[in-house]
Amino acid sequence: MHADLFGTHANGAVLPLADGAAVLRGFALRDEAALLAALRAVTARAPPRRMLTPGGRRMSVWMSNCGELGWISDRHGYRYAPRDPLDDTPWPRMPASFLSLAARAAARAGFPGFLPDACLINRYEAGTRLSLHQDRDERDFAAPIVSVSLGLPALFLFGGMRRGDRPQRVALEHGDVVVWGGASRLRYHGVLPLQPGIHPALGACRVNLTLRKAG
Ligand code: MD6
Ligand code: FE
Repeated sequence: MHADLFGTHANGAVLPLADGAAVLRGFALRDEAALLAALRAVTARAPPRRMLTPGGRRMSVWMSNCGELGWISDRHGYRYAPRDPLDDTPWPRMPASFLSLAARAAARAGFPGFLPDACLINRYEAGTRLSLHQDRDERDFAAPIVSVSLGLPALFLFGGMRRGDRPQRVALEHGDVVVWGGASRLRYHGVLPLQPGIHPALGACRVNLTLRKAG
């Protein structure tokens, strides 16, 4: 257990959201320094950028990737690609600290043996939102997704299997980890517009790492 200096949640708690989905409060806090250092190294090489949707609009979230595969969006659609389209080089390697955290979090939530090959890095600034969507560009839905929240808090929308299902609102804080898979793997979800603020570790933004087995 860790002192909860900046947040209001009970670190170490496991909050079930649905069958196959849970929030692990503060699970990433003990690895905070390693995660932040690795995040800085990755984004120095592959800077977050606002990708185009297939419809030609610019997403409000700033995105980058590390690992063998990276999630991208452009006029041709959504997909995973082994190279960064900005400079046509491979995405930065998945940091060992990301791999280790993801495996431990997945196991804690009932999914042992998780080995992600893709990590999408989402950076939110004040006002940035992510509309309700399903994560369905991965080849195999058997593996769970591990999602790590860093920086400013956000309200996460956790819906059902249909877009119109009324979502739960879950407050996610620095160090919280959401794991979802199994019967929840294709639930709709999103993030409400980020409220302005300053976080001691990351300043005026929220960063979310979503680790997946994509290929
Ligand atoms: C975010 N997360 O929290 C966006 N997707 O910034 C996601 O889109 C997400 O947190 C699948 C599983 C967990 C997630
Ligand atoms: Fe998602």
